[in-house]
Amino acid sequence: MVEKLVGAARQTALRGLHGWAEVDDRDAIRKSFHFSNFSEAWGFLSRVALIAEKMDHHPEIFNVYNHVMLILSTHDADGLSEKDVHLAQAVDEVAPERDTKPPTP
Ligand code: H2B
Repeated sequence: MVEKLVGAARQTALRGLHGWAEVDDRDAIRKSFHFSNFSEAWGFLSRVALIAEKMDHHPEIFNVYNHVMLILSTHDADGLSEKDVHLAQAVDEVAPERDTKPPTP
């Protein structure tokens, strides 16, 4: 059984992620990714799918043309777990640089 992420461990884990925000009405995180066109968006999703299968942990995927939104939550924990944090980190490694780095001041 996977444990929900709570307390200080949760705060630390979330602070380590860039661009992932807590979802308002459920225990999950989400992030939007932007691409030049549909082909690039789908290429990204293909990489995400391979990562998800390897990790046996799967995002909720929403796509409209060049925009992708992923929502991460752990069904087995009924909320956010370390598995979501690990998947978020792995996704960011294959995401466009503009979506993975904080804007430079
Ligand atoms: N993905 C997510 N997001 N949460 C889960 O609890 C989960 C999953 N469980 N992918 C996995 C698959 C489980 O159902 C299989 C049987 O390992």
